[in-house]
Amino acid sequence: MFETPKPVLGNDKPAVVKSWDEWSPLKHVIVGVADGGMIPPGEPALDAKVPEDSDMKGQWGPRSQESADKANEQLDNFAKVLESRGVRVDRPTPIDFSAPVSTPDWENPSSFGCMPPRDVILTVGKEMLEATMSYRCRFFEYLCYRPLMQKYFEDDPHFRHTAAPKPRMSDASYRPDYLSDQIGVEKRLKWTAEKFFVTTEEEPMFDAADVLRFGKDLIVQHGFTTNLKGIDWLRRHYPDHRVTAVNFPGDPYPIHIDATFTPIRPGLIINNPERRLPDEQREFFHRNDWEIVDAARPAHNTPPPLCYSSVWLSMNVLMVDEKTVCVEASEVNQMEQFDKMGLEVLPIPFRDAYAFGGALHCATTDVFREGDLVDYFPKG
Ligand code: DAV
Repeated sequence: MFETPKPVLGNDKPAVVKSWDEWSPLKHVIVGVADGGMIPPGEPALDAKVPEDSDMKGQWGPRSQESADKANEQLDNFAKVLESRGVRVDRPTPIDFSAPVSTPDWENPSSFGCMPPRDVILTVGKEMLEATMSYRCRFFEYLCYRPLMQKYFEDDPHFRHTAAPKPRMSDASYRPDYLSDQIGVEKRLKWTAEKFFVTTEEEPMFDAADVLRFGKDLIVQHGFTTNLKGIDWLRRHYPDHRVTAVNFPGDPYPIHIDATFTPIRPGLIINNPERRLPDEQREFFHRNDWEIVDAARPAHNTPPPLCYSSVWLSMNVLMVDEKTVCVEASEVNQMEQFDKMGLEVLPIPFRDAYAFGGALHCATTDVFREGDLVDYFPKG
């Protein structure tokens, strides 16, 4: 005789997990930690992303304790600012990122870190989905979030914890054309404009940070870290959403949409002026009365040392609500642009954390935002 398990908690408990978009009032968030962060060893997908002239080329191993301490200081301060705004903050539990990892298909000398939860966990409504990921060094990163997931599962009877199928990530998943570090930016720009990316279509692959949530619409960047099969997988997984693929010619290293295309509030997006959304893809936004404006120029000409992201982390901002935005404290141009848009700007010192996985959007992932599922693109 089998009995249906009874929910331990009543259905009247307040929801812990819910977030449908990038701008509704934020109440609960995960902020990453820098502990144990690694400069990851070479592997096909990662090599394609690290810029050819990067100071990270050819080296790997643990980042210095001093750099991790500085990054953690800024991450902790960011968490405090959010808490002062009434946002509850949770932190992941690092695993030993320096240990070699393997599956039946490959071995990698280390993992990466858990500073950027946005890359790994995609919150859509009452569900948190663990992305497939696309780098071998990030295969096991979801484990850092499992203690939180288990807690949300216990506390919220409606929370859905899901994991996308883990890819094999064998050599068949990566184009050998990208193995050289002598490709040159010109050829990269040509290839990426032709949508010839390092990931093949062997199997679905996506990073969560390639997805932006606009209520009923999910906008997903097709690039190095997300392939078309990954986007198709998302489309089938979210049958009540419209999933639209976008791409941004002009980016020689296209990973993650959140230093390229940033929604601010319903009707307004800032777009990286070096990676403009092509006209035919803009049509969908314009037809639905969304304005896409060029983002301000970054305040820096180079990223900080040992950082694999571009200077456009300037636009990797976190909306606390549609009138309040967290911006990196030295990004004066971006702050000024937001100020002119009538937003309250919270300056957050964060450049010491960049090398561990990105800026303020990367370093967070939503647990709860107010508001419900809205169709912001009624004209289809
Ligand atoms: O412009 O290097 C960084 C995005 C990190 N999540 C860039 C993209």
